[in-house]
Amino acid sequence: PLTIYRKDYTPPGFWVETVEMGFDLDPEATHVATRMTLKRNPASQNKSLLLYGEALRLVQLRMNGKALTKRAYTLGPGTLEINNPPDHVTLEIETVTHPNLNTSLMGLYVSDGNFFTQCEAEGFRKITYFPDRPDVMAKYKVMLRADKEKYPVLLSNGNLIEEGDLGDGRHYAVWEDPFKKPSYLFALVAGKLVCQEEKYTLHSGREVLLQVWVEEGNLDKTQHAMDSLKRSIRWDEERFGLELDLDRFMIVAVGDFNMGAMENKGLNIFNTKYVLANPRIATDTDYANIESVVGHEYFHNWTGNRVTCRDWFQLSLKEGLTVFRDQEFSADMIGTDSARAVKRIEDVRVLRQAQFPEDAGPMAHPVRPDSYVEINNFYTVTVYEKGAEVVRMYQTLFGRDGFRKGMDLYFQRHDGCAVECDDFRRAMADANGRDLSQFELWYCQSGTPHLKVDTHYDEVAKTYAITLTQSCPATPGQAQKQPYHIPVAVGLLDGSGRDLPLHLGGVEIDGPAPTTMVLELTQQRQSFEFRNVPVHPVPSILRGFSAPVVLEIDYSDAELAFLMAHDSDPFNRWEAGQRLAMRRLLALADAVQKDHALSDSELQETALGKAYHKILSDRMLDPAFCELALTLPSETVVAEQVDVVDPHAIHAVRQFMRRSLAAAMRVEWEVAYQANRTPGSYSPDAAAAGKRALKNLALSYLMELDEPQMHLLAQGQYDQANNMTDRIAALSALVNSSAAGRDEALARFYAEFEQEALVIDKWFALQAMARTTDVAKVRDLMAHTAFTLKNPNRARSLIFSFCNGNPAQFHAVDGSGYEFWADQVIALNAINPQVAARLARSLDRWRKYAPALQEKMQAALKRVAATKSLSKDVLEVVTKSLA
Ligand code: B3K
Ligand code: ZN
Repeated sequence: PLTIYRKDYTPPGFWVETVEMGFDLDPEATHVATRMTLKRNPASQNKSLLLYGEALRLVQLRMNGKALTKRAYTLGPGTLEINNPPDHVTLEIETVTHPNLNTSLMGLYVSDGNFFTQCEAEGFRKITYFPDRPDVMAKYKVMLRADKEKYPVLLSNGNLIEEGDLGDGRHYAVWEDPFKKPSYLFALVAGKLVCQEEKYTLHSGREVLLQVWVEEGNLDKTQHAMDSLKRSIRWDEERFGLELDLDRFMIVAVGDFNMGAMENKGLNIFNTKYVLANPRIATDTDYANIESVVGHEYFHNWTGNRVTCRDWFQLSLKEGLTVFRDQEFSADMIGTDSARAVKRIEDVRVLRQAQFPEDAGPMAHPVRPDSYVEINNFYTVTVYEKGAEVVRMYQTLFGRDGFRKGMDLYFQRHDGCAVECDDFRRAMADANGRDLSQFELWYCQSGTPHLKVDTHYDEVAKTYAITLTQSCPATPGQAQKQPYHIPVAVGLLDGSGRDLPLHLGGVEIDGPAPTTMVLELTQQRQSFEFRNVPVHPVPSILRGFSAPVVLEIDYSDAELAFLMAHDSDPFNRWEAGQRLAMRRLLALADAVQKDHALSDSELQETALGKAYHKILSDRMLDPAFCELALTLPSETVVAEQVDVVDPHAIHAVRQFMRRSLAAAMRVEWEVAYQANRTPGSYSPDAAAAGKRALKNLALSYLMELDEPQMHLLAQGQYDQANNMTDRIAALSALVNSSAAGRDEALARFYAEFEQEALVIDKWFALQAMARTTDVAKVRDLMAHTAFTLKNPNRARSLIFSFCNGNPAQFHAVDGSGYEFWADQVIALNAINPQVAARLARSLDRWRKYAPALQEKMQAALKRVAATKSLSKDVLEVVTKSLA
């Protein structure tokens, strides 16, 4: 397959000025008539007019009023090229597509009888022939025509300017988008939908119409999305001075969707998972995710839509920035410092769980990739989450105000344009009067940098030196790395755990000395000397996770316990606990591999045992923080720490440690369970959610004891739960125990929620990740009447949950998990290449496993690679994995 390179970018031969489209919507065959005006781009070397098209039947092609003869254009695979057109062109194109056969969920498709579109990245070309690239921006006017009874609601981008009857049982609506946009932001929706709507007054006094569209029967689940939308609008006004530029803003929920949501101009289309919520069906996590995804898509209106990407290599320009914005939004919504820290810890957890492995594997790529085969494979945790960390570093370097200045300059320079990551960096640099040329390496080098810390205290001179050394491992195509510009936030703790005032050699500061300073590491190795340090301090390095790096520092167990108890930076408090736990997990895993018996007799005496005890008994601590601090690093995160992964040993020792912690702190867990109940009516606010999280963590530890008394506790919680968070936590605890009632609970749950697709997804996911669920059980579940591979949420809930969320079973020594994986990748490839390619990523890290497993993984990868009619999506992933 063809590789596309960033260095090959050329400007388009033609600009599109206006686009008028007429749709005759029919699931069998939809006719699309497009009229567009184009004009030659004098700056381009491209003389011909290149349009893209896929899976289309071309019915008509006219240029400047005349039908084009076959000789006037060339129809290639995926392209239509018009030879030597004049400088001004009006093209009229009629195409036919088959929405009901479109299982890829790109372009125009049908979900539960309604029409939806998904055009990013390159789906518009499945609707009509078009210069489908993000730097071609045009104004759109769209007429939708459809059967009135089957499709009473007709929506597209912008404003509704006309609607009416067509007589023959059909009706029409005309939508006009006042803003120029790239084709990937086009959308239409048609069908039987209802909406919750509200008028909302912007800061400027202008009134806008907000709507959340869902299928009938889901109107009792839209309030949270609507509230989240209003909070997003307000937040972007207050934090960034950015106002909604439309009179009407719509969110539509669809059950069949490849990802979370899509920021189409004025018509955001969402996976139902990120819209529908009420206490009966949604967990605290669902509520939080909805708020963050609604925010994310809304924030794209400025970072993505008003200012868009020149080409798809620049994807992180909008995604990294918008993830950063949604993270800040969520943090601001929960308000308190401690809650902000909880959000930060959760975001870093995602980074370590998913992005660090990606950056260390065969699909590693820079935040701004240099090449791709299929762009849809690059909507990755690197482009999104690492990209957000890169944006966050500007704010760490320049402060909130400096960051805001950079944002203002970015919009001042580039509003209405399609630009590059470099333009954003330049705006930040210019607004803050700084040279950020070295900072570009964060965009072009892949791999996670390592930061090594050495310290020296001079008792006599009262100086404390911190020496930072950076390195970055080789990644595909990048053997050597240059040193990065790394902001390292540090603090120093005295013997009682208080922050020392910081006096950095050579730096004069007005006013009181700070207790956290950002050191800027730009060399491969650099020393920073602090003066007037009265005692040998304990350093707190990389506070708030100020850069996306692996920190290597030699702490003693005692120092880690000290930091966990005292660090004023909550992130590093949590981090110290994770380091302690990791140390013990790795020691135990080593013991297992040497066939030593595991012993936990002295756990209470260890630094870890004492630190955990202290956290759990500290009634002043935020429960949400406690929950994070008392959760052991995941099996995936542990696996990344070892050279040769033995998933069974890792699972065994993590389980062993959970049981030990359960037994050692039994009373404390029971107290925490009782103390964090949230009686009364349900509210998803952060404080209540934090309590539930800690209570349910306590339950899960207590259930490790596997005693009848605890089974009853879980059963009771299940029966009395007035919300999904408590119900699913109890069910999960039961399913992972030997409780007699576990199968009955599963059956009852299914019967109660049979009509709620999103809850049935949870039911599948929970079983997929259960300790006793093996490959055979997953194959059984696939035979369940409620299972289908065609719905991405359902496929993810069972298959992805098993392959990515149940490592001990997935990596069965007989290789049956890998065979199952290959079967599903191949089956999905024929249905939905994007979803298949995601699943294909599950074996990314195969080279890290013990040889016996490696061999079986390689065989499975080879089987997939050898499959006939493999999509380029899957082909790219497995080819790179095997390379
Ligand atoms: N921009 C979309 C993602 C589109 C993915 C295309 N395969 C959602 C988002 O990031 O907001
Ligand atoms: Zn996005």
